[in-house]
Amino acid sequence: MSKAERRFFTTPIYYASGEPHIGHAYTTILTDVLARFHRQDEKDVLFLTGTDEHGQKIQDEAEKRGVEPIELCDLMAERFEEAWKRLDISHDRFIRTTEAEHKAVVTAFLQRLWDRDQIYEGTYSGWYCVSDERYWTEKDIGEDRRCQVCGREVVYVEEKNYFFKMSEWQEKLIQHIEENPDWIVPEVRKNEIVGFLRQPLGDLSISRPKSRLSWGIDLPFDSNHVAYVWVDALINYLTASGAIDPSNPVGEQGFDDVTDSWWPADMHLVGKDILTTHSVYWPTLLMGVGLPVPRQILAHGWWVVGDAKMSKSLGNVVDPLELRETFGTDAVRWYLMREMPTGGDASYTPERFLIRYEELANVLGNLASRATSMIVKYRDGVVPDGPSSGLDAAIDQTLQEVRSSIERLKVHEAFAAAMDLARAANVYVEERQPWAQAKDPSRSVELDETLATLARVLVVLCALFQPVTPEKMEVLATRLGLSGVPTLDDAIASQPGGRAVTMGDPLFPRVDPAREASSD
Ligand code: ME8
Repeated sequence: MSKAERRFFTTPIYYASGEPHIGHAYTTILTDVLARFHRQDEKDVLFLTGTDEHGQKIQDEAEKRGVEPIELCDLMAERFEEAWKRLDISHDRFIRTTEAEHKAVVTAFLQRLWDRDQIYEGTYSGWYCVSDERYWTEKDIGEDRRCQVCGREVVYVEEKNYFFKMSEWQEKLIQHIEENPDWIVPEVRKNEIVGFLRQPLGDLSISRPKSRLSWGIDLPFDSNHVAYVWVDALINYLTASGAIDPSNPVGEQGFDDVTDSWWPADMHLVGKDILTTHSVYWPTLLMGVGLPVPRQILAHGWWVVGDAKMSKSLGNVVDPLELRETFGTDAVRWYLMREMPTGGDASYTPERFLIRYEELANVLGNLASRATSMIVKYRDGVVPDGPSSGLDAAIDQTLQEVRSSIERLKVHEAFAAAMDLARAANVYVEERQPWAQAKDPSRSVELDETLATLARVLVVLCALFQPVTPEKMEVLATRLGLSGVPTLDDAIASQPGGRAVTMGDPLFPRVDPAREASSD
């Protein structure tokens, strides 16, 4: 398969210091939807997710729990894997940064930077946030001396550090962004980075002294230091791509020829909180070792709860697995994809969740159950051979809209268009009134056409909704007499006449709102 037909998608690797919540679920489901869409469009896909397991956060959390860091990581990696299984995430690879393969690639990467004279030894003196492992300038922290990310008090440190010559790559990075206007999406985020790059870019500290932090990967050229956790974490994408063969001597293999690997990634999906690390640190590090940069970075917005930021201390963290207990996996996926305009922010409320659920039940679910039950009732469960072209124009238009929305990374618009097709099909039912056609034997041909058209639109909807509601579309495919959810092209070409259709329970059953309210 040629490189053009491949797609490599990544999520951030989540910190193994906390439980998965709805924010993590959002990025992962968004990536899953894109991965599934492209697989259905017959592309060869690699979908990567995983856990970020080194650094101060993990060391501190393990200490707090009285366990070894690796025990905490084992537990949390399992929690994330379990959550993704329950949310029907179809990742191909779950990477953990404590894996031997990853450690070997980080070592090779750092050695390569060192060999290319991209690293120097220096002294850092200044303010430092222990929790976020970040250095801050006097100007950043203000008078109350607090970390700009977590708000905790910063401490003054003076220590030997290794620095990556990030500043050397500033011009090349700016040029790359100018020449590739869609490299960072959405545009508002790109503009933030362009603004950030108007200031001179400093060099990047890539090490932490072991005396302060031992839970990390040793620097190959100084074992008294470990790699800064962000450098370690970002390299995960390269490890999973298979570009660097860690069994070969450090610093030699893979960097000059990545054509047989999945590198460069087609898209890093991240939240806007970690855009700088992905669009400044990561590409400059790659330039430093002489590798191509990722093809695109999508920085999505932030989920808040009502009007409040989601936080452990406020006790308002939304657990996607709890929502799933009441409504099912597909409902959680649908809500997250449909409610947040891709790239923008969104607010979780139980009321909005219910409204989106009802949309699934009353539009798509209702169409599926009325169409299948009429085929069973009026034609003994066999789709008539009649022409099935009653909704062809709507189908064509929807397909164009869906493809173009996915291309423009407007996932919410893609599924709004798919839902509109289901709505149009319901209107078609109301207009054609198959129950009246069934009563009049002279209108048998008309009834055949109505039922054949509905069967055809359901096959197309099954393919269109599969990336977002895979579990229920599998059920629908079976009811439509298909051996599985068809690819988009097969769905369009499908001739449902003669196929045996069955009925079943509602795809999205009515949920008692009182039950939902009590689970808040
Ligand atoms: O930053 N709304 O991990 P992390 C939307 N380990 N998305 C949210 C969110 C919210 N309220 N909260 C979290 C890290 N996210 C690093 C990444 S990658 C090489 C290393 C999502 O566990 C969003 O994708 O803090 C965000 O970027 C990510 O979780 C942060 O996860």
